[in-house]
Amino acid sequence: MEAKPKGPFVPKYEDYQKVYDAVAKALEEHDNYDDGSYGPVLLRLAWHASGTYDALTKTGGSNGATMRFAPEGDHGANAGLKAARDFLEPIKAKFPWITYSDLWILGGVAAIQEMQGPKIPYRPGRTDRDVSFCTPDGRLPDASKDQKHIRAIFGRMGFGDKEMVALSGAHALGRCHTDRSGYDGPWTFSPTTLTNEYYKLLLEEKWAWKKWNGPHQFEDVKTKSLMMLPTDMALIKDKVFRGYVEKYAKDNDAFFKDFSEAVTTLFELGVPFNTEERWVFKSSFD
Ligand code: CCH
Repeated sequence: MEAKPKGPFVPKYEDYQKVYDAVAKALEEHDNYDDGSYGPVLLRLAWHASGTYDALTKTGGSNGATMRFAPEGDHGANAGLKAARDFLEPIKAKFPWITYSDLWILGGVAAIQEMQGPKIPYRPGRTDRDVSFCTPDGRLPDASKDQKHIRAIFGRMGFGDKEMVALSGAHALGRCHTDRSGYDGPWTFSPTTLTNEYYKLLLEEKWAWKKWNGPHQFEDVKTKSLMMLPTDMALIKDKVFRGYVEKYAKDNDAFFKDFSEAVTTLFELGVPFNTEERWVFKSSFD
C-alpha cells in the first residue's frame, strides 16, 4: 500500500489551474445573469478588493479580502458585489485551501481571460485578514468627478496616466445598475467581450447628457442605448489622457499589452509575496 504524503498540502500551479477551470465552468453554466455572464461583476470584485490600496501607508489592497466584513462590504462603491462573492462561494467550498483573497483575484483573472481579454499573469500568496483591516470609505473612485479626481485616486495607488487610461478600458465590459451605483446601462454593445471598443466609442460617438431623474451621465446621441460616466468623459477632455485613448482606439494589441500589465500590478498592490514567479493559466478555449 502506498503511503499517504505527510505534512500540510502545498498547492501548486496545477491546483490553481483547477480553481481557474472551476471558475470558467461556473461562468459558462450561469449564463442567465445580466448580459449573459458573471464575468464583469467578478472583475469588478477583484478591482474593488485591490483598488483600496494606499501606497503611502501601505494599507488596503487585495491582501485580506476585508470586503467580507460589513464596514467595507457596505461602502456605497461596493453595492452589488455580493453577487460576485456569492458566485465564488461554491468554488471556495470545493477548494477550501485557497484563501478568499487569492480566490477573488483568480476570479478576476479568469473573468478577463474567459471574456477573451489578454492573459493576466498570477501569483498566489494573499492571506485573509480580520475586520480590523477594513479600509475607510472613499478610497475608490467617484464617477461624478473629473480628471483631477482620477489622478488623485489612482495616483494614491501608485499609477501613472497611461495605466489610468488602460485600466479604464475595463468599461468595455458590464453595465451600470440603478439599484447599485444609480447609473444605468452598458458602455458598449458587447459587454461580455473585452475589446478596445470603449475607446472607439468614446471618440467616435456623439455624447450628450442623458435627460432623466438619475445621476448625471452621458448617452450616445444615435441609439441612446449606451452610456458614459463623467469620469469616462474626462478621459477625452484631458489632453494627456486623450492621447492614450486615441492610441488604444487604433491598436487593440497595444491596449491588451498595457491593460494586462496594469491589471497585474493592480491585483498585486500591497501583497507581501514570497515568490517572484507568476503563472499564466490556460483559458477554456486555449
Ligand atoms: Fe468601473 N464602474 N469604475 N472600473 N467597472 C462600474 C462598473 C464596472 C468607475 C465606476 C463604475 C474601473 C474604474 C472605474 C468595472 C471595472 C473597472 C460602475 C457601475 C461604476 C459607477 C456599477 C453598477 O452600477 O453596478 C470609476 C469612477 C472608475 C475610475 O475612475 C476599473 C479600473 C476597472 C477594472 C480594471 C467593471 C467590469 C464594471 C461592470 C460591473 C458589472 O456589474 O457589470
